[in-house]
Amino acid sequence: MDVVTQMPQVATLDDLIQELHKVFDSDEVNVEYVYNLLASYKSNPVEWKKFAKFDRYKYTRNLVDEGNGKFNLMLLCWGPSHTSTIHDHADAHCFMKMLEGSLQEVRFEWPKGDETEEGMVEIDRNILKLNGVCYINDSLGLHRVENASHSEGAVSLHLYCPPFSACQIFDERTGKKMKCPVTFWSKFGKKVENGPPKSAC
Ligand code: 2CO
Ligand code: FE2
Repeated sequence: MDVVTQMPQVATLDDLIQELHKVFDSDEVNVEYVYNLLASYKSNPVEWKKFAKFDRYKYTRNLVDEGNGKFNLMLLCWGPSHTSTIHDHADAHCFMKMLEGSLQEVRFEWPKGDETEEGMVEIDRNILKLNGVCYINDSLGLHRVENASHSEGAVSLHLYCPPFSACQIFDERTGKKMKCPVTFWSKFGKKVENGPPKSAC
């Protein structure tokens, strides 16, 4: 692929979604292209505010687009100090782009056995700043995502391909894992009422 096609440009969230539909029409995922596509979008809150719904206690997952069944695109809204557990990504590609605020990503090795005495091994730490993009899949390890700010919220855009509805979560002290459903707080701008229990991830 030449340099021009590796450097896509999109002006709006709608353009981004349209382009993602085209890209994921094929069964091959070009990770670099999708990464650059997400990087080229400059966050404009007017375009995504309707999806950004916060909860006081936990980060929320808000579905934006179902990508013709090929991917899920969602906004995650992180209140001050909200953090995920350590989790995997169910064999999916995970792209994450900052739309507002800043988040810290802490990466871990997969635990060696079912449980370890030493606890889980940290391999990397990244600060994600406005408009920054990061990528992970299970072969690169596990992660925990944290809003380190005690006063500011954060909003991130996540793309998972293929979509998944459960992942594994891990205890940092022992490496012990558990299967965990991942659920939506809202879909297409509307709060999910009487849905399944809130995601514990
Ligand atoms: N994977 C977590 C989730 O979908 C968020 S951390 O970024 O991948 O809830
Ligand atoms: Fe994640």
